[in-house]
Amino acid sequence: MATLKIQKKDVVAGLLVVAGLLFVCGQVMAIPIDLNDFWADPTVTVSPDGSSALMEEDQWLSTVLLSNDPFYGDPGIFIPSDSATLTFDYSFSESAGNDDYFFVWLFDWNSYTVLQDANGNDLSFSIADSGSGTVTWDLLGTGFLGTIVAMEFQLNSTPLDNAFTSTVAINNVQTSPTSPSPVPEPATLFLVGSGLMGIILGRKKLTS
Ligand SMILES: [Ca+2]
Ligand SMILES: [Ca+2]
Repeated sequence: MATLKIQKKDVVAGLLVVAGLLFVCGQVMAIPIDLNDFWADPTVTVSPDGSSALMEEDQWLSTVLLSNDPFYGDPGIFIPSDSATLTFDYSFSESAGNDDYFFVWLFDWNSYTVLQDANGNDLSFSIADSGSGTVTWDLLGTGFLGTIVAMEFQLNSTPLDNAFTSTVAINNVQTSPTSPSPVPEPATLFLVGSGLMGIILGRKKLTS
């Protein structure tokens, strides 16, 4: 009678597979917001994959827009019901002679009013001088989860500012869901377990 001997290397290989699967299961997958869905004024350049944009001042427009507002026929931004945050990276550059500011807001496109987090804070951001960073808006417990909202980036010029060289770079606009449970569901464990057995038995067959 043949004895099924599980070799050490089989176990190590199996454990690596399990570790890899658990790692993948534990990741919080961010959902990118496609900047190609936004209306872009002539001096705004959106990357072909929609992941970033460069807004440059336009001497003919006091406000340069990158705007996703269903009121004007844009698709809007769907906020998944399990969203925890909306984040984006920005870099505002205001060179000498400029008097401008960068403003972003999330708003209700029917009422054209700013949306708020569960604590009543406006989901808007403004910076008056050069700077860069990541903006994180808390979406937990808000009333607009599972709905379509509007979002707008504005590069605003102050009247009589005679320099037109301010820019804003925008990257990684995304929503992220709440963290998954650290304990995998029984169904997941069963699948991982059967996969591990299959790998071990498969290897036994090949090596015998
Ligand atoms: Ca300016
Ligand atoms: Ca300024």
